[in-house]
Amino acid sequence: MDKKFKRTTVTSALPYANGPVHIGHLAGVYVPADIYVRYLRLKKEEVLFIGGSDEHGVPITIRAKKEGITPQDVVDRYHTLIRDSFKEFGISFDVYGRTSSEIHRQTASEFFRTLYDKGEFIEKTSMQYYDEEAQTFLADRYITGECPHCHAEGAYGDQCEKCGTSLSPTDLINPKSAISGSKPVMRETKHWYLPLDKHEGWLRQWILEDHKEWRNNVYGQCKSWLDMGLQPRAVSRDLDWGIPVPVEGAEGKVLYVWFDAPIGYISNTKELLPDSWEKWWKDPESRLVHFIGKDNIVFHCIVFPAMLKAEGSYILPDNVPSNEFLNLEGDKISTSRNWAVWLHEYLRDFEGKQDVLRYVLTANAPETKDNDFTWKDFQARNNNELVAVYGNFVNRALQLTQKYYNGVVPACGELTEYDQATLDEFKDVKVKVEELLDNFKFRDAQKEAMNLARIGNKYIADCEPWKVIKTDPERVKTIIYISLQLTANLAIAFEPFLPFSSEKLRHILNMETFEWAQLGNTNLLQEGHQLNQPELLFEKIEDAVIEAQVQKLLDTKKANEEANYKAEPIKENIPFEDFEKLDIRVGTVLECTKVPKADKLLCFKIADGLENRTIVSGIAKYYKPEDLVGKQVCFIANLAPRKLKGIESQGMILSAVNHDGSLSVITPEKEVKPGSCVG
Ligand code: B3M
Ligand code: ZN
Repeated sequence: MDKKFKRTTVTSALPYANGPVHIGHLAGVYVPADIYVRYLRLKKEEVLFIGGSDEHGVPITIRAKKEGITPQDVVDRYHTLIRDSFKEFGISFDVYGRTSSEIHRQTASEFFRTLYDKGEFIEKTSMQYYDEEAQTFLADRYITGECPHCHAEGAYGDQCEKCGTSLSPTDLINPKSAISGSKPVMRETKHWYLPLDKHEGWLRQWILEDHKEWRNNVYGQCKSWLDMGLQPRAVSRDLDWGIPVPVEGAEGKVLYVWFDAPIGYISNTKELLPDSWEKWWKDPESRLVHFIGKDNIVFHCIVFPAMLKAEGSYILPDNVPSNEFLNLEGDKISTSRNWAVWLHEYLRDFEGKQDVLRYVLTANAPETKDNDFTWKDFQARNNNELVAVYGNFVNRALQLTQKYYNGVVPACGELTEYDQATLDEFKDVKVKVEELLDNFKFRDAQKEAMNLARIGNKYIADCEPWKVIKTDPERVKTIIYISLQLTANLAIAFEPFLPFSSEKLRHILNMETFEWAQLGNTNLLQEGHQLNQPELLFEKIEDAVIEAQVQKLLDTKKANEEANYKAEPIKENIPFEDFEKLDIRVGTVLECTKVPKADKLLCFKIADGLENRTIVSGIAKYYKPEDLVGKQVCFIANLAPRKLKGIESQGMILSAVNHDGSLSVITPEKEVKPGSCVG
């Protein structure tokens, strides 16, 4: 850590207590933050890791209304679920608070009041949508209507979920209140604004000049916000869920969720350390680091710092390592579409495999670009890396120690050149991993740790102690001695990444504690030290387990398609005479065969009551030719013939197109004579 700092205050975004947490949350924010904190703790640095739930905001009130419960019921339910999921995954918060707590209400109120008294806000009245039936102003999310861009129905006042465009409520065509369904009217309302424009000067200097080391995505987003010019931002809302605006004449108004949520970091620190919280937030020797997802950048790099600066007694963040997004099997993770791997479900389906997910999410961390999680990759990384490399090496070293020396560390004899070279590779690792972790490159840091395991695995495979034991038992002692030292090093190097496995290994190795300073020391376990019984660190994940997860996602996709199904709009009206021009008939299928070199086409011979005819139809994906023989079908008999793959098709067989694009041939309900007219 930079010499000028004594301690580090680490925060991770407060998830909305509006639904369970999924792998995207873990990969984007909580695993990297936890790796970082565990690393600092191993280094014996002073560090505080703050988490908590964000329990305000409109989506929570909408959910409550939908379920007929109170917003407090909603957040009580999800706060507990989220907190427990994090705990199970070893996310080692020092405190996990919540923004509906009394201490937070007090802290956020005071913060607002200080800024208010200092004249840091401006008051403005503006026109906003009001629901006369429900007698309430409407938050952006409470207004729906037609998107002015893609014309989808049901776009929200802040965004169209169909095309992704950001909107203002007044952009919507035919706006409707989501509360009463009535047409909202414009009404005047007063709010408090943080004049970000006034802060632009120092923000430019502080970010663009003094923090060029921030990640490119973070720096770039800040730069583009600053270059566009900052505008005053409203910090209050007309809503009945949240922290009341603590000034007179503000009845019915609460603090905007993005004003109170980051103050939650401070409240949660207070909750944990009522007497000493200030040093973590106000001492210039404390270093503040925010772990967040990319959609939170502007709030953590511009809005919250402006609030802290305006208050006057706080430090500003030193770094804001923000990740991009994690996708799932090629699609954006979405709570509303249930397109996610939920942590509480993973914990149920993969009991005891928290480290596997931690490992895969870090190996694939969306640090510089969006990344994709696939179950196949999850399986491959478990089987080919955790089991086959790390687990295999450690297991061999431990089992052989049991077998040959009853679990006692043997004496180290003279080192060969190969032994020495192997140990040397371990010596550099501390510096390498440290440098990567200090720069928030968790993915590369874990890769480096895995490389160590590769070296160990290769060492033991090359040395073949199970063979050498027959010819040179003394030599085997040295091989095992070295392998055990490497094992102990791996346990330490992996602790920030795979805490459960390292803890298991620490117990097996019978070591009291781990310290980062021990890393690179290749005499960690002394001759004569007794180990505990070995256990497997990882186990293979079978195909069937993965297939079940993939199937679950396919089922979700299908359910979504069905839920979203809407019939095609009806075409323009036509005069009756136009209809009469069509000659639709029933025919019986005499023959049906696949058309060579055309995977979509079937060729029919149809009895039509006259001379019989040939029709080529693109339904091969949905029918086996033999199943159609003898069936009656409807076809357009007077469609001008055309050639398909060299065959003249004399008409068109009619099919219904299902919502998923599959085809179902139209057949008369009772058998009729071939050639019967349809009309
Ligand atoms: N709850 C947004 C989010 O979960 C918000 C973060 C608050 S951090 C102070 O993405
Ligand atoms: Zn749209």
